[in-house]
Amino acid sequence: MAAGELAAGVLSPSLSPLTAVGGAVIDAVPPGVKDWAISVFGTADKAALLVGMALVIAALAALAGALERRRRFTGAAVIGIFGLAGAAAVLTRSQMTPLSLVPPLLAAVAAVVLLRFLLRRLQAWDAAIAGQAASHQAASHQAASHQAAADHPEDSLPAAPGEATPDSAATPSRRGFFQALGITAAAAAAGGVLAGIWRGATMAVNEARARITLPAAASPAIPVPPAAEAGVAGMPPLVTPNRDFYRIDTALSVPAVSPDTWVLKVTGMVAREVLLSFADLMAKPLTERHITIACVSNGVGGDLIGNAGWLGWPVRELLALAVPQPGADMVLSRSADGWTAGTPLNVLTDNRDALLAVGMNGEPLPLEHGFPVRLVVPGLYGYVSATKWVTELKVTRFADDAGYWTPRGWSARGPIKTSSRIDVPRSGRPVNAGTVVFAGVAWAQHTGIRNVELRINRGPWREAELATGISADTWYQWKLAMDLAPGQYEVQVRATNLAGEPQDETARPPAPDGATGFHTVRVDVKS
Ligand SMILES: Nc1nc2c(c(=O)[nH]1)N[C@H]1C(S)=C(S)[C@@H](COP(=O)(O)O)O[C@H]1N2
Ligand SMILES: [Mo]
Repeated sequence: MAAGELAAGVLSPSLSPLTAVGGAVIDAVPPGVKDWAISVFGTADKAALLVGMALVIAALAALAGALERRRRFTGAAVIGIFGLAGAAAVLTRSQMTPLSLVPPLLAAVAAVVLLRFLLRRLQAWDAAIAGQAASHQAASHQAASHQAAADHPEDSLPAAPGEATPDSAATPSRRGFFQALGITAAAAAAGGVLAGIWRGATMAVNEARARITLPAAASPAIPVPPAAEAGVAGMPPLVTPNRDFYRIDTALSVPAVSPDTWVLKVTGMVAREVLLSFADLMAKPLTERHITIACVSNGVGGDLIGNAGWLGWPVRELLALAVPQPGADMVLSRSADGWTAGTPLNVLTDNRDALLAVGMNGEPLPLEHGFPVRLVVPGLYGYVSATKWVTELKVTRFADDAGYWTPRGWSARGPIKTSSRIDVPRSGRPVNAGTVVFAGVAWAQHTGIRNVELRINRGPWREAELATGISADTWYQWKLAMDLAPGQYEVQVRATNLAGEPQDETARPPAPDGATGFHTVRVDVKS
């Protein structure tokens, strides 16, 4: 269980097998039982549930041990069934990713390995006792014939069979078993304590997050025009729900940063250093804007892009308080876990809505998306701008400093490239002949999209219907209905931005500064 909880601590608190099984139990018991539990245990009901679960787990572990001792793999089977139940509970309670299965499976594998390990020690002890019993029997026959002649009978008197004496053969194997047991218990306790500390910190931050009420925006979001939705089934929503928003970062475990102790320092080449608390930030006149952020690692046609309504204080206003000195051209933002991004100073001080964000789609930032405060900058890939769990802005120069990814083979500057994607129909899925509706998104943050075109089998480009954008800082939806006879088609999309620049058609991988090329889907039109 400690292995499973530790894995969940590292990956995501929502994957904790204990929490998931406990939650499934709460959901499954009839309301009457729930009421009874609350009336008996009151606010200690969750502790009571955990104690109950610990007892059930202990009983199952004992059962597995007893079964395995009689017959190999029967105990492992009990653990396997329990592990599958845990995996099922985790899957029903969190978004399914391959990682979701790691904590319950790790717990089950650790349990089987330990069961076999401890049982081997126990069997060594059993064997030693059996061997000793056999030799004692032989010894007592001999002893009987010599006993009368002995001066000190106790010295030569053997112990009764099965009764261990300090120098008997059973002692090392008994000691071996208890040592193995002790090591296992100590490792489990240490793992459990560590997982508990981890979980406690995350839970405390989650509770602090739940208590936050976001202020109304002084500059509210531009209402989403109804015509911004292309209205095609199968399209991803125009505004990405938080739980579906892509997550990219180097944090092995999600940093638990308390808003009560959070401070942002503005340092470096500034006339005066500024310290900002979370309360200070929440008291500022906040701006809410829809902004589409994208990852530089997003391949052509990929989904490492999302659009949210962000609530925050414009970074330029904070920088204006600090007064950057002449010669500075970069802001190195640093997160609570030490990650950094280097953003051009002019991008943070021009009139765009670069935000020190506290809200995402009307909620405080989810922990995974940078709670309590992150940067969101229209027009730049995340690796050079979107620092989550941000704690420092250092005003500096590109000549003196570099963000985390720059020495690792990525460009120092990362403006988002004009791109487009076909979402409907899905590549490789057959469609019926007749009118086929194509639809997707196109983006050129902070410049905007002028038009989107499609071509079939490398024929002439045909203009798609471009939906109204929310703003130049968001993606745009587009659609195009075409009459297609049965057959195989290769369909490509290209966008042109509002500066009149078409997207780059050369196929290039994401490194060092973003993929290019046309998203291409193969459509199988059936008669
Ligand atoms: N602290 C921190 N912030 C970070 C990163 C990171 O690794 N650590 N990754 C960046 C990258 S590469 C991207 S694309 C965006 C993704 O933001 P999201 O996970 O909220 O979608 O966060 C950025 N902010
Ligand atoms: Mo990224």
